[in-house]
Amino acid sequence: MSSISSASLRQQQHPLIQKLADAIEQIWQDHLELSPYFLPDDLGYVEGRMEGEKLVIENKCFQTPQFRKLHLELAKLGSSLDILHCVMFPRPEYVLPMFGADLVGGKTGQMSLAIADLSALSHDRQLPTDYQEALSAIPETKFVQRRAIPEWGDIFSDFCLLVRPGSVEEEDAFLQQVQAYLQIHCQRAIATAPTPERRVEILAGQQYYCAQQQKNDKTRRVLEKAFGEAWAERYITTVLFDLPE
Ligand code: BLA
Repeated sequence: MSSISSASLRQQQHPLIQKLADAIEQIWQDHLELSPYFLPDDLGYVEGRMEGEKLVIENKCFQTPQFRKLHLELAKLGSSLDILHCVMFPRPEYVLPMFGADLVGGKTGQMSLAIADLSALSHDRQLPTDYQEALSAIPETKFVQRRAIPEWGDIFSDFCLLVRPGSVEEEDAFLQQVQAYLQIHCQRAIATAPTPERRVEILAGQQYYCAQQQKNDKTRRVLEKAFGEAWAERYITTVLFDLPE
């Protein structure tokens, strides 16, 4: 095992990934009551090889009274791919949307994909009115390249930000907007009362969200090439998009 620490992997990544990773952790610390969340021993820090390059994955997880699992993952494939993946899984007693973000940067130094969303779990995908009002008040940025939502992406809300940032200005605008999403989400989450009577319905919503995300072949392909099919399946279903016991 190499001795790359969390801080040094981050420092080797695209500046937008570094900034968003720092911002996510800061907002979590400022707003939420964090305690540790333990991943299976062998899945916290992982190294594999893909097409002659090293794939390094580092995970940070927490839990809070409102969230079963806060997951921030940084991954780097040699000099070809820089990845940030983040999902906030609410406890099934809380009617809260799922926050998810994925940033993928390529060899050229340009980010090829930046997505962030607060995804409602209800059938109509409509966020609660207070979320809609708060999100609508965020100043909007016109991105030159919006990307198309993939077929499995019916889970994403009207507020989904899915872009290919083309300049430092657009990267900054994306960062600002995601920070605002996170702040709104943490503030609402701590003000939300649990509704254990809705647990079954909430779990079904989370189950559907995870099932759709698991259909993303682009993520699966990277993991399969570096670690094999069985490992990729285990990682996707136990670390990236798992459900409570
Ligand atoms: C796309 N995800 C991608 C791509 C890669 C990964 C290589 C293609 C980039 C591109 O088309 O420009 C890879 N992402 C990974 C890997 C991990 C990862 C290997 O997180 C982890 C080890 N994906 C998420 C979450 C969301 C998400 C939480 O993990 C959204 C909330 C979305 N990723 C997402 C979407 C695409 C993508 C929508 C584009 C898919 C497409 O266009 O087909």
